[in-house]
Amino acid sequence: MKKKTVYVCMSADILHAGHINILERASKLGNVVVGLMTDQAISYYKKIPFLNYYQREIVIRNLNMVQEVVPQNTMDYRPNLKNIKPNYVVHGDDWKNGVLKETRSQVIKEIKKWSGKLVEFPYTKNISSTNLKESFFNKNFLSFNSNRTSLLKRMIEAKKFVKVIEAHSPLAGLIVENAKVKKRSGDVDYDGMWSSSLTESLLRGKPDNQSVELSTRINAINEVMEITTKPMVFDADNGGRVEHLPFTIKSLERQGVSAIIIEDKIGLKKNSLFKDQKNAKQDNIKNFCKKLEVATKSRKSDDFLIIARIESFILGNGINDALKRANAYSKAGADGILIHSKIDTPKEIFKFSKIFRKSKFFKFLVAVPSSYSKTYEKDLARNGFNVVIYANHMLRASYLAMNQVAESILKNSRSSNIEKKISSIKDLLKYSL
Ligand code: SPV
Ligand code: MG
Repeated sequence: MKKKTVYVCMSADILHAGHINILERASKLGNVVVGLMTDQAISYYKKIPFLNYYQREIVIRNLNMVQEVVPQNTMDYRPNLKNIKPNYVVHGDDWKNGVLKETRSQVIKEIKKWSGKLVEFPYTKNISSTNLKESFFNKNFLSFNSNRTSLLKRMIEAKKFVKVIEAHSPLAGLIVENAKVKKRSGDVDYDGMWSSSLTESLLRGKPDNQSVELSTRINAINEVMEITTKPMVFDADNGGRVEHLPFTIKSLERQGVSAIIIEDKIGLKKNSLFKDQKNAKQDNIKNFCKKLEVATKSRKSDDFLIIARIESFILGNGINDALKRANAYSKAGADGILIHSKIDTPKEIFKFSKIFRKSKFFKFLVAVPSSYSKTYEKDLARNGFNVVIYANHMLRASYLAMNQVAESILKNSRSSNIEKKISSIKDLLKYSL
């Protein structure tokens, strides 16, 4: 008699006794086909896995209880179930409530069509990959892990949209690390941090004109990265002298930084959000492409992303110039393109993305909505952007709050009037545990 087919879906990032238990029980029912969740499917409802799909697949494929491994591309089992028509679907009994409740009902309804059955085994208590991972994160496992560099690239590939926010200090980094909001679609948090040249300069009371030395910037990100786990994107201004670029890239990679963004301006740097850009100049395409080539050749790992930032709109050079540069920079090896703008609507960047999306040189797009802050993330995503960077908001928040406190104490000759508007010491002490 033909052996029955048993479908088991798992992410199997950290394989533990609970998985083995389920697979052993499933294998007693027939041939086990594991639907292994892809990175994309997992990141839809929880953190991107430590190990990528291929690393996880090799482990599962070699278990003797498993006959076959197929990718499961969504949280929804049905596309795979329709293809495989298993006699049984096996799962732990822990999905009757919570995020997977709906998925469970869909499975029951689908397999009924060919008289398939759902078999639920008791969930193995006191062990869960999610809890194991939380404890790794608490111990700053990732802050020492070379996998950290690759996180951003994997997130961009796996998720539709990646959210990055500026972190100018270790404390700001911790806030970014822990910020989480419950929404109807599930919990949301930030995917990564931005080391901004503007906020790193302002923090030191200096203009954003590359007067903060690279070694100071690197030390600053080191302190942030030591106590956080999210990927870091580095704002390198125009990358400095091309002869120095390989050393910059080496330092960043050694720190576990995930990406460098290099802008196509030359001369004494001025922040792009200034209205007056009279003396600012854009590099010529050939020179800048050379810089990108040097950058891509200097990196040790392809997981370290080189992102080219186009300043054509900032300098009034128009869309044709921006598109010409995007194609050339992409051809020269840039992994992604940041198209910058300082007008208060996303009009020009959307016009750009509409055309660039059709180019054979298309690379992922980054937006920095400082001036067009009314734009929702869903609209950026819909218009072909994959990464958003909130470039200066954490510093702006603390600057405002510190000014209010400083003035209130002077005005009232005591601190109690402002106490309600500042964090309690108890609240802050949670970080010194
Ligand atoms: C930064 O944050 O330093 C940036 C973005 O480069 S902008 O300030 O808009 O130029
Ligand atoms: Mg900058």
